[in-house]
Amino acid sequence: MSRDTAPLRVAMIGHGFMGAAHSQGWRTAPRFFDLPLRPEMQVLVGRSAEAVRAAADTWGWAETATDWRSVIERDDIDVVDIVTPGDSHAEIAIAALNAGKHVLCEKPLANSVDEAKAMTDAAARAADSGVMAMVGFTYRRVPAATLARDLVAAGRIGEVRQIRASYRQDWLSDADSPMTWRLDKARAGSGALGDIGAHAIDLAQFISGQRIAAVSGVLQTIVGERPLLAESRGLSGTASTERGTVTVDDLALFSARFESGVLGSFEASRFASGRKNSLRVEISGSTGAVAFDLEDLNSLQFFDATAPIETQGFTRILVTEPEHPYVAAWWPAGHTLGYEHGFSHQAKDFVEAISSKTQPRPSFADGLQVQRVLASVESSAADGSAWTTIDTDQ
Ligand code: 4PW
Repeated sequence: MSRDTAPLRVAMIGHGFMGAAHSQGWRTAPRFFDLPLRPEMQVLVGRSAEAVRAAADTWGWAETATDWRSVIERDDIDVVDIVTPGDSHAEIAIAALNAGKHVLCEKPLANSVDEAKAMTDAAARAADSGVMAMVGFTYRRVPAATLARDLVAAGRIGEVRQIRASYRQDWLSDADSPMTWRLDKARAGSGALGDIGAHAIDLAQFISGQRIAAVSGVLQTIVGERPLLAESRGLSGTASTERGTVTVDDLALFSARFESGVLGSFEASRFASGRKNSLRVEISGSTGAVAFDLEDLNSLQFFDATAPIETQGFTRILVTEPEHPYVAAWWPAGHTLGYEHGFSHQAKDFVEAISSKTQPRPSFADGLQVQRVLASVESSAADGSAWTTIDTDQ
């Protein structure tokens, strides 16, 4: 790590599962990448003084605070990192941008299109004075996913003909698994659709280089009532004896028509028994295909239809070489990476964008477009799966 670079002091709001992941990113990025600015984990913010102190001690934040408003006004804070549930993203992000802070905000960008639009407008105003905003669709920064995008962009699969994306988990398939904020529409905005379907949408659009123009979808809540949460742990926690109503979808399925006319299929489920964290994107082209699976994140499946027929078939590329995106900074060739490395890559890319005053991607405008797709799936489902066009008015 270069110690003579200027500091970039970070305040992180929230300290749940994503707080741990982002802390890991801020801590490791400057130790493995040669960054133009040196991120410092300055303040961790949470509502409970005791809980936020414990998290800060565990993850290595210098200070704690319980009032995010006073923190974003501080002159010694440069970046505000938002890892709270979606119902507070808009208020915090807009206030932070207006205060001149660079903002990294967890996905989905907001709980509604109106909120996402207001955030995008605030980000556009702030960008005029060199203030950057980015949304945390971290999986773009898994090296194999970035490589897939690079291969498609370089024409290695020819013309894109079909897109298939799914994000499937099973942590809710036990009907006694308790309610968490992710099952409460007021806090999370939607269920599997926004929580993990948003990743599938972003990643499919990122890898294919195409944007969704219209959708036709269905949503289903499979278990409508659950025990309330006694104590939170990771994505879930322990159950209390009281029960509550699930107000979000458990399963979201939709067809998509992309702006190019290409068709795609999407699936988001937290009831896919046996699938633990299976984010898959497969792009089929005229001369080949790429297939990414987060459960096998050090690999990319690549099919080259121009190879001699006798040797054709999907090839498993081990994305562990210094020539691959992000990999050179880590271990000797052939040594694998994990879930947490995406957060280091995210921190690295954000720091570089801040330093060079270059708009980072995914931008808030990209997050707004995903939000519009989510809203269109919901309105299509409410309207009997009618095809619903994505509003492109940015
Ligand atoms: O953002 C998503 C979370 O809400 C994550 O990528 C995976 O699914 C892990 O937790 C949930």
